[in-house]
Amino acid sequence: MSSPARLALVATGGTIACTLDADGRAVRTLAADDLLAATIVPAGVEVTTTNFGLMPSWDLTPPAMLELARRVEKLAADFDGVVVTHGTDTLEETATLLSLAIRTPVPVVVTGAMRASGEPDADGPANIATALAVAADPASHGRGTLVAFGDEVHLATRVSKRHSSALLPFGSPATGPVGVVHDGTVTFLAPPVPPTTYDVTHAHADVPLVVACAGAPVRLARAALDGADGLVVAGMGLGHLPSPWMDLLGDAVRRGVPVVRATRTGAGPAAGRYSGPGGDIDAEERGLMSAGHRTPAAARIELICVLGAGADPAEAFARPLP
Ligand code: DAS
Repeated sequence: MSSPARLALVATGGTIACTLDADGRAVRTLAADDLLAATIVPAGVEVTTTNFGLMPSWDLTPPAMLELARRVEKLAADFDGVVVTHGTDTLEETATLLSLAIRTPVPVVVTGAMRASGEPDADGPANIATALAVAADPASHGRGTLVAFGDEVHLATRVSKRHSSALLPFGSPATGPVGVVHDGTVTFLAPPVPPTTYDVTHAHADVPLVVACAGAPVRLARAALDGADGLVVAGMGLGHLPSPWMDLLGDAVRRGVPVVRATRTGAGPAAGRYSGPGGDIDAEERGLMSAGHRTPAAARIELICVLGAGADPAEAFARPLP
């Protein structure tokens, strides 16, 4: 008989940690042991629990995410896999940072829930069971951080929350899921690609994410750049930006503040085709970088990691999607 897969379960908070109070409000009460007690653990898996926090993920910061990454990295040295439970609001941001900042072949799998414990369609226990199955599977090795949710497995750097309330809110707009889980068995749909990683020493770079829209005031771009170490702008269509913003953004690049443009459409690249101010060719000529197929949130986390590693943003964003 083969020895059991030894996994660590790290709880950080989120809906998955919530129960309902007498007024029906979701309140974070469940620690890692409680989450495990409610889960049907896959056969051949042994789980050790640990608590990182009991936080709403909308209040997590990149420095806190990096602290979590360091904790997970230590666990990855001692266990066969690590599962992190997390609020879904910023799950993709934490998962992206874990993927970019941790060097380990050991599977790190992030999951969460859209319903609190006690709701009729509570999805936490099944999502944890799926994440444990993914983390225990040798085929999950060397893929960077993964997100397991429902019956899908996504690459952390590609996934995004695409629905505010649905039970299956996640998708990977550029590529779709990398795996599916059926009856506790994982099937990967693509071979592993070595994950991009950086030697991230800090995650406190000030990098706002601004969404452009028709007629967006220049003061928005000015305010975003005030004190910024970098900027990500989610532009319209192919990443187009209001033409009155362009001088400011170009000046920022000349001062050494990296500016990355992504698309606010939810899918597809920030690319080049159109002439004229604010168009993609103008943006490129002024030194703005394209996020490629990265989501705006993932581009921001990658820029924070790049700056926190002292790496070259131009080199980083010249690479295709991590
Ligand atoms: N939206 C909630 C969740 O799904 C809250 C959070 O992100 O913490 O967990």
